[in-house]
Amino acid sequence: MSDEFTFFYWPGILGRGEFVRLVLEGAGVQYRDIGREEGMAAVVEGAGIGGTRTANAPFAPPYLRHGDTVVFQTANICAYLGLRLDLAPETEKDRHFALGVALTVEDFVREIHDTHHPIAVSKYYEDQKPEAMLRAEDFRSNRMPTFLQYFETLIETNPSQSEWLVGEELTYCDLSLFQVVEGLRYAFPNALLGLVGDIERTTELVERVRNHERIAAYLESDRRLPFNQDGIFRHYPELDI
Ligand SMILES: N[C@@H](CCC(=O)N[C@@H](CS)C(=O)NCC(=O)O)C(=O)O
Repeated sequence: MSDEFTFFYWPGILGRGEFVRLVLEGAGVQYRDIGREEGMAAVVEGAGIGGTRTANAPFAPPYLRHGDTVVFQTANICAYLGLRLDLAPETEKDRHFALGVALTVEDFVREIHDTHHPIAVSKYYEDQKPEAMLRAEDFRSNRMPTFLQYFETLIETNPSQSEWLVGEELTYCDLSLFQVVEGLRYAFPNALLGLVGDIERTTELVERVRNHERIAAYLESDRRLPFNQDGIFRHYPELDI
């Protein structure tokens, strides 16, 4: 059985795969990135997507193979890796709390995605633009501040006063918050600017992650793709008035 981490995600976008990639990169571990190495067909094939699903098939990318273990759902993968790569909290209580936080980040990611695809994933943005305008307006005024304020409060009230989200050290949750804030900077720069005064701790946390030795090296590398208009975080100026 191989202990190598084999990671599967669509090539060409950051998407949900980036939350997993940041944990692998933050830990400085070797991993295979099948989508980038072999292309989209290998990701489809690995999951049995569109064909007959095999036993223990993931529903959708991202997913991870580690020996004969298959792990899917972004937050679940991050928690699995965090535990093995020293990027999870120490205590069981904090580990469960951390998974709750990571799942909340994924809820946020879903709502960010739904601003440009509020009606159907299978339809173009241009075919659901009026609904997207309405959805984005509510997202900017209500949902985005609500989620961001929640993460800010977690940092502020962390009993260990570590200035991280959970526990005393950097965890996979902090890496996920970094990615979501970077995504919002790309997709909703105006809306985010309006909130910066309320999320000072989050902004500082994001900068600490950016300056983490391995993350900084990764961000400089050609493994880190730029955000683009095919991923979850898309910049449509009309949605960010
Ligand atoms: N909740 C899942 C969502 C997975 C998901 O929606 N993956 C996208 C790519 S980011 C996909 O390819 N979905 C295909 C589908 O939903 O059929 C997770 O966090 O991993």
